Order: sequence, then C-alpha cells, then structure tokens
Amino acid sequence: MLRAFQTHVIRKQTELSGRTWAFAPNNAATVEALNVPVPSCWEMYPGFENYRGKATYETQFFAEGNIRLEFKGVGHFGTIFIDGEKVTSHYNAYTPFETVLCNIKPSMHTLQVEVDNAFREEYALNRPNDYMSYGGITRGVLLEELPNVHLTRLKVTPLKVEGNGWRAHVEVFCRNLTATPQKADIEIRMHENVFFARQLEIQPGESLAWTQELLLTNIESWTLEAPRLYEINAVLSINDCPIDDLIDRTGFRTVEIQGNRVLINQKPIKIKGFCRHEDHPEFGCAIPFGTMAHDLQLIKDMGGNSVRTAHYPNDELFLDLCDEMGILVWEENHARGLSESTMSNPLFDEQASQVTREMITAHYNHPSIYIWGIFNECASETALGRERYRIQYELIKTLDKTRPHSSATCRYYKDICLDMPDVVSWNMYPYWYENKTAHEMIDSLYNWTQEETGGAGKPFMITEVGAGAIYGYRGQHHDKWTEEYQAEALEKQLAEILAYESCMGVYIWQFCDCRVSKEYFDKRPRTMNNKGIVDEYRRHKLAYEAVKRIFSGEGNYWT
Ligand code: ADA
Repeated sequence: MLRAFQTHVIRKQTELSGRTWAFAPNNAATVEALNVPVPSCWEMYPGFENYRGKATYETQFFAEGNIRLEFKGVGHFGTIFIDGEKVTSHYNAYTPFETVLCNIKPSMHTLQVEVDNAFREEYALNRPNDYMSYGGITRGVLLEELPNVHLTRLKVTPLKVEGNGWRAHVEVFCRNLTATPQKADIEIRMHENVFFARQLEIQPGESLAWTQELLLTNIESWTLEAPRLYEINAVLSINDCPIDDLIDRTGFRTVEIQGNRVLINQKPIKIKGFCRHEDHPEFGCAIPFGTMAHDLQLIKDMGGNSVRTAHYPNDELFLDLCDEMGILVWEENHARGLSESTMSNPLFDEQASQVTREMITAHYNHPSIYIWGIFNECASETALGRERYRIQYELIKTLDKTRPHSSATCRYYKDICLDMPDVVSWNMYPYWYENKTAHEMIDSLYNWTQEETGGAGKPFMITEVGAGAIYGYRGQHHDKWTEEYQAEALEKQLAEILAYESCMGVYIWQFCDCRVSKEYFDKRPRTMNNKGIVDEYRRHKLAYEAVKRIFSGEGNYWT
C-alpha cells in the first residue's frame, strides 16, 4: 500500500512491496539469503539488530515495454539494478525516487536494490544522532507500465474566491518518451467540474504540458473540524483513445500570515502539536498503515491538532492520513543538530536541496501541510550556517509560494538567521535541561527576538518542549525520569507557553519514545530518547492525561 486512495484506473500498476524479497548482507558470501517482508527495516531481522553497512534485496517481476519503478524510501543510500545492470541510485531515506526504462522485453525481470546505511562522509546529512538511521527498503515500491506519452504529476494550488467558493490553479506535467513532439488531449475532473485541453503538443522529455486557473463549483473547504478532500482525475488521450491517467487528492484551504499570526482559512491558528519520529520497536521506521492511524488517533485523543515530522520528510501514507483526519503538518527536510563543520561538507548544499526539492515536489498537494521546516538546531549562529539556511529558504520559495517556512532553533541569544524564516521557532526545555520556568524562558526568548533580531514582529512559536520518563518508573519523590516528574513538567510547560499571548503554539517533544544511534547517544537511558508521552509500544505514560487536560482545554483557533 503506497497511498490511501487509488492513483490510477487506466495505468497498470503492480505493488512490489507487500510481499517478501530475498535479502543478504553484501559482506557474507556464505550466509543464505533470508526471506524478508518489504517494506521493512533490517534491524528487525534476527541477527541484524545492529547491522550497519551494505545489503542487497532481490525480487522478480513480469513486465514489458516502458516501465516505471517508484521507491518511496530506501535507507539511506539505494542502488537499483535490473537484470544485473545498474539503472539508478539515490541518497536519502526519506524522499521518493523513480527510474523509467524503455522497451524492456516481455519476460520475468530481476530487481535488486543494494542498500547502504553506513555513516560516510559522502552522506552529508546522516550522522549518528538522537534518532535511529535504519537500513532497508523502508517504504513501498511500485511498478507501472507506461505508454510513450504519459502523465507524471498534477500540481494543484487552491485559490479562494472573494466571498465564497474556490478556484484551483492546476498544472499538469507529462512525459514524452519518443524523440518527436506528440499531440494529446487531457481531461481533468474534480468533483462535478470537468475541463478539457485539446491537441496539446507534448515535447520530448518531461515538461509542464498545461496550466490553467479553474473556477470550481460546490467545493467545500478543508478545515480541521471537517477535512473535506477532493480527488483530481486527469486522463490523457491520443487520437480520442484514453491511454493514461493520474489521480491525486487535495483539499481547499488558505494559509496566510497576518502580523504575528498564522491564519488557516483566515482564522489565527493555535498549534497544539507533537513532534514524532517514525519509530516502533517491532517495525523500526517502516511503520504499518494501521499503526500510523493509531498514532494519529492518540494525538487527536489528547487534543492535538498538529504533527511536526521531526527531523525528515515522512511516508506519504502518513500525510494522507493527516489530510483525512484534519491534522496540520509541519514537514521538515532532513538535518538534526549538525555542526558548522558538518555543514561545511562540500556535498551539504546539494544533498539538502535535493531533499527539500523532492519533499515539496512529492507532497505539494497535501492540504494538511501548512509550513515547511528546515535544519533543526543546526549551526544558525555561524556565517557558514547562515548561508546554508539562506539557500534552503530561497529554494522553498521557488518551489512553493503558498506556504510559510521556518526552522527550529536552540541557539539562544546567538542565532543570526531569524530575519530569514517566515515564522520564528524555538526549542526549549525548562524544568528539564534548563533551570528556569517556561514563562521565564519564553519571555526572555521572545523579548530577545523582538529587540535584537530580524525576527521581530513575525509569528513566534515553540517547536519543542518536553521532559523524559521511563515507562513504568514511578516514585513518591517525583524524581527526574519518573512518570510523575514528566507529567508535572509537561503540565507546567504547556500551561505557561499556551498562556503566552504572543506565541502561536507549541509542539511537544515528543509523541513516542524512540531508539537513538548507539554510536553517539548511548548515554541516553535504554539507548532511547525517553521523552515520549507514550512509550515505544504506545503505552500511555502519566503525562498522557496531563497533556490531554491542557490540550483539550481550548479550541483550535484563537477567539
Ligand atoms: C533537541 C532536538 C531533538 C531531541 C531533543 C532532546 O531539541 O531537536 O531531536 O534531541 O533535543 O531530547 O534533547
């Protein structure tokens, strides 16, 4: 399962995930291949709990003609071979990639995916870190058979009509695999609206084939309370014969900044959110659909209205669920706590830009995403860091002019980048790492932001707050690491932050306990980050009820 809805009726698709593949580590000539499910993380296979390095997955498929293979996530470097020949490679576990092959002969074909999860200089964004860099084909794999001229992407931008109603700015991208321009008709359907583009000339290669502002009738807005979604269905015909189609899904809502508020559908939103790592003791980061949905149900049950995909783009199935459940998403590119020296890796800008580009291109149509985040707690106090941030902020605006951007920082009183993001976001740990009240900390950071930085007057939010607790550790002295301590710390942190009028909201660090890289963070108890409100099995800690009390106390919007 790659998406929560059907993406083609005409085009032939075969899911290559959802079945077992052969798996063997590259360094072990004598080891027999295992049969393993895909998607999965190899840390879940007996004997591979701590395997770091290269391994190869293999499966067979039947196809002929032009084919497209899509990989939603291979962690963290993948090299693809078809019938023994290398066809492509991709760095970064958290963004999708594809390869297209033309005119393959009708027969069984062998697909091999060599995966590398080692930490190497040439992988600039992966460092042993306060989360686990799992190995494997961790998200879905899709095989499609393509006609010579086909659809590649639909980009839909909702536009509010003055008064009531909606328009959509629709861009249709096509690919022509032949060497000469081809003529095609495209039909677009959304709800009861139908549009035609006739005799478009599709140039060789991939290009924007058609763009138009469409006036739509009877469209309801996407809101947190009623997250109405619409499918947009494009059909491509040649000589009046439909040969390809593409279905995507979107929702109609506005995101704007007015003064120091972010407005969703013209109302200032108060964020009550959770940072979440894709992590589970039984699945690693390859979380099944049902478990994703359960996570979001818990978040809603606690009164949450938003998720921050810290610290990388998430599986698109999760975004589909956020769209359906009316949960706002801060989606983040990939980087956590990288120093100036790591950011000076000559590959850094190129690899960071690739993640940003692939994330926004793939996820643009999700109504739940209201902000793009970059570079959590990286070297934003340095001139080199500033240049790295500038490149990403500018790139985001070329890819998406409709959403704000931000970055979660902890460079207290030193950050030199706050003039660049649309929203100023601070991570802070009063009652945990810092011996101050939450009110003292937020007040001091707010005042410094207003008086000393280019961030003055912008929306201001807290993107991390939290405290650790070991599930089941209770104690009458309420010492650190007890569930009691965590619940009390959270209650004070959230109450003080939400009462701070100039702050547009808060994200809790973090939704669930997660595994961390032992190479770096084995000082953490259990080699886990234990600040989850639920533990790694989603068992509620005492803080669950405390968070629920506070988050359920007010509405989603300021009145
Ligand atoms: C940081 C960081 C998180 C996590 C957290 C913690 O703020 O952004 O990834 O490491 O601290 O638990 O200390």
